[in-house]
Amino acid sequence: MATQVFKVPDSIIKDMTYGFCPGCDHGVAIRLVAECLDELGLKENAITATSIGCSVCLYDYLDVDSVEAPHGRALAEATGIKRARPDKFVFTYQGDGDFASIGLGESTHAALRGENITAICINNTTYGMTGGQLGPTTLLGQVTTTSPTGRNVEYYGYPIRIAEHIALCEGTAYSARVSLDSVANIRKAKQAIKKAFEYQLKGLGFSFVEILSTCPTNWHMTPQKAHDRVRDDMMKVFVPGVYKDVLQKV
Ligand SMILES: Cc1ncc(C[n+]2csc(CCOP(=O)(O)OP(=O)(O)O)c2C)c(N)n1
Ligand code: SF4
Repeated sequence: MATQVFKVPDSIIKDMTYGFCPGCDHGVAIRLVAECLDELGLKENAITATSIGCSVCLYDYLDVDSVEAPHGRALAEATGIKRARPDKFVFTYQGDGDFASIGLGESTHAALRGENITAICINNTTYGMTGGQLGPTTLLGQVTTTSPTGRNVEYYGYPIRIAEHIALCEGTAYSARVSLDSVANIRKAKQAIKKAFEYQLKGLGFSFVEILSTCPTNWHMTPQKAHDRVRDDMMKVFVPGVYKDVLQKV
């Protein structure tokens, strides 16, 4: 008898048309989230808070209860949901602009408070939905619509290393950075998401995964070149790894 090795996860809505740009890693990231929800049996008990940006489209694909927050406020909203319903599994899915620019206060303080929730942040080094402006993670030298000659330190300052920043917050139980540039790294990304989810289930505190991701449209690259850029440029500055794990000495 044939064994089924690949299927659409139960936590994915089946009849939606794919709406992300070709080569965008949001689709891969959402699939990984769905697989983890399936494997941990969380679909019926999960509530997600997403906010503004291409990440908001999570609602269109994930078959779980969802609430939309204003730009940057997903973790404030998730905090309220979890405190009101500690029996629920609560997570956010946010862009880097959302998480680490307009929402940096909410994100940092949720981690400092050790809220028992999970945050996933898609780092594509730009504001994707609004047309490719400079964001908090834009690399030095990177040309965007608002840094037409490239990001320089004098005018724009340095990009933020989010996973390291969140790891410094005392309430953080787990902080990791992963990449979706290759099959091997996609597998590692799934392990990190699953671990972050498990830490919430164990009640260990704030768990966080930063996912290095493509935005081929605003980078003006083919999907393949965009993944090369993740590997050749982004991963050198935003080095994948586990930056905090309360269950392991790192
Ligand atoms: C308070 C507020 N300010 C600005 C905006 C405009 N806005 C919508 S999406 C977005 C950028 C989102 O970028 P990011 O969070 O990096 O997510 P991506 O689209 O790249 O996935 C901005 C600035 C808004 N909707 N609300
Ligand atoms: S604009 Fe960028 S982040 Fe948004 S769907 Fe397109 S490729 Fe993805």
